[in-house]
Amino acid sequence: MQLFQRKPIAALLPAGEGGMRRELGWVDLVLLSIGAVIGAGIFATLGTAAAGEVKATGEVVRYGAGPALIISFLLLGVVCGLAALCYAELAAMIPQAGSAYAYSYATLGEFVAWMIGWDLILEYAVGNVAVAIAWAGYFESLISPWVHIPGWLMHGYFQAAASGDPAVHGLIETAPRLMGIPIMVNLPAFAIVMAITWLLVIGVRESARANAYMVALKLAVLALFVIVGAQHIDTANYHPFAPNGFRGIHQGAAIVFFAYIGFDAISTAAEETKDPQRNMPKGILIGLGICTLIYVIVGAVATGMLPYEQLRAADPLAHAFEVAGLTRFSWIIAAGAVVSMAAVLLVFQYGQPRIFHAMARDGLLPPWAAKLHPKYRTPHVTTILTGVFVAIGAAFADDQATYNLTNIGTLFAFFLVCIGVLVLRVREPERHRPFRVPFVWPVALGGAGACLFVMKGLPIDAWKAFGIWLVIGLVLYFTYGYTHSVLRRGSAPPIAPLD
Ligand code: ALA
Repeated sequence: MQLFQRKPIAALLPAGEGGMRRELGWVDLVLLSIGAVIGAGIFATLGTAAAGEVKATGEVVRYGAGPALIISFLLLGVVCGLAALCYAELAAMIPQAGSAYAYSYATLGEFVAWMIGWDLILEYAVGNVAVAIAWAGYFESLISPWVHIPGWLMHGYFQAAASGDPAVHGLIETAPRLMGIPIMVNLPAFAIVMAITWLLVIGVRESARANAYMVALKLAVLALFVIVGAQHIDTANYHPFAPNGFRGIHQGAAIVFFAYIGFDAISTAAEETKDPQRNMPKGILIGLGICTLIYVIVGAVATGMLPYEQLRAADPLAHAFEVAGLTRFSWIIAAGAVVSMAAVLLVFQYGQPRIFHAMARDGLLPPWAAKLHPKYRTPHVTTILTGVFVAIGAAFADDQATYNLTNIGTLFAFFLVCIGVLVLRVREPERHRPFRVPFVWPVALGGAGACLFVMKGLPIDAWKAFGIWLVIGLVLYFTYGYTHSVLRRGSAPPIAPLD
């Protein structure tokens, strides 16, 4: 049963006296969540969620929700609300870098913790592959009045191979070749990830003030979309409202779940929150509520502006404006999207190396994974490794497959966090909980069940890829982590903590 050995919570609490300063109120938390959450999901996946996913062969991979996309958004708001409450309880009890990885070490044991840490790579690094590809799509529409990027430098090979759009799929035939192999890379996506990696290595952090500006910009751009777009709604586009019935709403939700990823990151600010018992749930739920409301309104305007099938584009919001002849506005939307998504890239690209750091400190990854740069004091080795992995992925991968894999991995982490709350309530009922989930059994079980239900809406290929990912994780654990675990060996590695 050593496999399920748990880390005592005391070992997870910050060393030293006092810990961090409690400065954040619920308004700060709301701003943080809008900053981390609104990005590629609304700017890019909205199109596929409404129109569905179709293979190059014409085969429907998933059905779209059509105008009923707004129902998908509402359902997801509830699912994420339940999971968010569970995150808040664990984050307030175990305020440590590493997020769900750290919580599960204390609740479900080392083996599950490793699997979650491994799984979180899907949320953070693989998620960023998708965001970078979405970023490139908008970047292209932004610069297209002046610069033409050839198709073979805009679409990775796997994206073109999977695309149902004949113009994109056909690039495989027309792209230049090297020894017979078509050269197809998403150059802008590759470049933005490398640029952000460099910023992170030299120690750029997103400050609260920068985040507040970013949030203001995102909201302004989306408000512009709604105000101008609403004047171009044709109500005929709302019929039929749910062209694929509940199946479409369900599968659309599984796609657009991506838009909600990121609120879990704010639960890690529990230790810096004033009166977390009140402010944490308030901040998380109001943040989620605002994002849900924005998504519903943007979804209603987008599906009202043009027939939902036409939203299947890399840049659906800018595309809707172009179709309506609002070229200048479409440019402003693209500019806002480019900046917003770069900010999301920064947050996740910042988070991934810190999770690796936490895992290396526990001995589950080699000590070099936790090295800090002598001058910049950043975890440069893992930052660069993450950057190279994400940049190469962004250069070649298929964005839809990447969204699916990210969603399934993140939903699985949410599922385990919901279960973890219950396990800890049973095992350690007396432990001090700065924040307690109200009605914990229905909330946590409902959250876990709802996550599984959304996962069910993802295509079989995503499940297969997820299974393969978990098997690789399993092999790595038994060949390395199991024998090197600090907890099992009872020794501490010579690793400096992060500031
Ligand atoms: N929710 C984030 C986005 O939509 C990941 O980009």
